[in-house]
Amino acid sequence: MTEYETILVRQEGRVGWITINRPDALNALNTQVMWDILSAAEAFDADEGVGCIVVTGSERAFAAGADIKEMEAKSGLEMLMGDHFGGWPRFAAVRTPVVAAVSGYALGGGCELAMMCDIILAADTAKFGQPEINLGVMPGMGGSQRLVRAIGYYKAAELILTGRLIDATEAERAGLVSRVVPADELLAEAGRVAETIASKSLPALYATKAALDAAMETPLAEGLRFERHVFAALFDTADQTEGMAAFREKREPRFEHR
Ligand code: CO8
Repeated sequence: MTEYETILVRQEGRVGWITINRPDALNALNTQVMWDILSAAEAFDADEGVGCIVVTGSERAFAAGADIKEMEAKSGLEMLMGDHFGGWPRFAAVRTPVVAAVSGYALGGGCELAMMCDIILAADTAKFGQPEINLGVMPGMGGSQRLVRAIGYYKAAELILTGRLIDATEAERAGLVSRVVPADELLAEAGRVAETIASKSLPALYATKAALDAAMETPLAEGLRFERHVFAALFDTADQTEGMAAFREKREPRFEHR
């Protein structure tokens, strides 16, 4: 498996793990982290042996934001031209479902990275927020858009305009986090969720993730049309034949991911 400068990568069964590893900077997301995460995620995405990816950090920080020290001296033009953002839309577009396992700080770009994933599991120590306003800037990796869609305009606006951090319980209540677990159980629980997902039919997972993405991005009628077509397309997969036969025969399905 490829070695990376800023992340640790491993595969367990059909689950690919990406652990952000910049302990001295609370996992701040510099350009190298972005390209490392993208490269690892795209390698897992190209591997039929992987059905789910988990992105996690350390106990203290999932990621405390984009790297302020890397950005501090840049001009607006340099921020745009330097490709500080280019990897993130590609990461958000991987076909494979991604679980974010968040312990400690998920701030600014860290919260935005979690929101690029499909499921956010939080340790009871997790803290989420978009504190960019305190630095004289604003969210730049999707926060002003994805947080609004995730938790609604008014709650998102309050968090983004004040920079207030919320704990895991408030994040769960707001709908940002699907579940809160004790910190020492976070990775095991993320592993269980990812294994469950990875055991399903790969074509069905890809189609489902594409339809979920459409729900965030398209008007309802267009999303429903898209759903109808990808749903129908799954009837040409071996896994649909197997899944429905297994139901009729009252046994577990044996998916071949085709
Ligand atoms: N960038 C760079 N270094 C950081 C960051 C960061 N975001 N966060 C923490 N660090 C570093 C600290 O500078 C410190 O390093 P050193 O020991 O060399 O001084 C080390 O990590 C430990 O941090 P602290 O000593 O500050 O730890 P505390 O426990 O006292 O505080 C906090 C923890 C509250 C998380 C605090 O570190 C903090 O407020 N961090 C910044 C949080 C923040 O503002 N995040 C938003 C950043 S801006 C952003 O994310 C924009 C996203 C869009 C950009 C898209 C293009 C790239």
